[in-house]
Amino acid sequence: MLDKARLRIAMQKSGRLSDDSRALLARCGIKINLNQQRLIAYAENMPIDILRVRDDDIPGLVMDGVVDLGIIGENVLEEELLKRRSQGENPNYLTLRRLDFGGCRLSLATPVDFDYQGVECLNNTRIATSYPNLLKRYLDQKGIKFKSCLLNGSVEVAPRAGLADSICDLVSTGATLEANGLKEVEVIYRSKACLIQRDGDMETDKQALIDRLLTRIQGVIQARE
Ligand code: PRT
Ligand code: ZN
Repeated sequence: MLDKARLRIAMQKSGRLSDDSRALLARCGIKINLNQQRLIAYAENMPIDILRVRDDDIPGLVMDGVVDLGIIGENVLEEELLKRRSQGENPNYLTLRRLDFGGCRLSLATPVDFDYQGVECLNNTRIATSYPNLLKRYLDQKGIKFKSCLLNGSVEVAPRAGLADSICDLVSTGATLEANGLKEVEVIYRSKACLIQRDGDMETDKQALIDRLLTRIQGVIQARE
């Protein structure tokens, strides 16, 4: 069982955010051995426990107050927020800081030969995505009706496989789109990693530790700018 007196930080176990998250915590002076395949790692020099999980679980762990802090992509955070709101919940958390890694954009992309003249072209078509709520918010604002095809991976192959007319997926260099015969036509959300804190009362010692970490993070990021 996790010790409530210790600060609990959730980070991605393995993936695009894990190396940068680990490096940031290390630069903050947190001594931690993350080499083992354990779910929880204990800091040696500070009262901090690191929970290593799938990135998709991090917003919920913070919103449910299971962990104190989380390092997460804004895309995943915002999608979870919209999902919970659509289920009638009123999730809360604090964004402590936008971080300087994990940058990407959530974009609409169509096959290269699609005669795209504007977002109206997507009216009544089917769009494959792992971000149905961010996509719906964007297209609702534009008054566009669409059918979704929910895929949690390999979104970029959906048009070729005949599963959808277009996709809405994360892009960084654009190489994946190009390799799959797709072109980016609209950016619907720009994302970076961020540090979030659970809502609600925080023990004084823990809050003091959070403030100290935040000052260090500020320094680390400023030094890199
Ligand atoms: O296992 P787990 O669930 O934890 O990880 P995951 O596979 O769901 O996520 P992961 O590690 O791929 O990404 C974690 C986070 O990194 C994302 O939620 C974003 O906030 C951020 N990020 C930054 C990206 C990218 N850049 C990115 N390029 N996430 C995914 N991609 C993928 C994209 O989905 C597409 O398949 O990379 C491909 C496109 O890249 P380019 O360079 O070819 O355009
Ligand atoms: Zn994930």
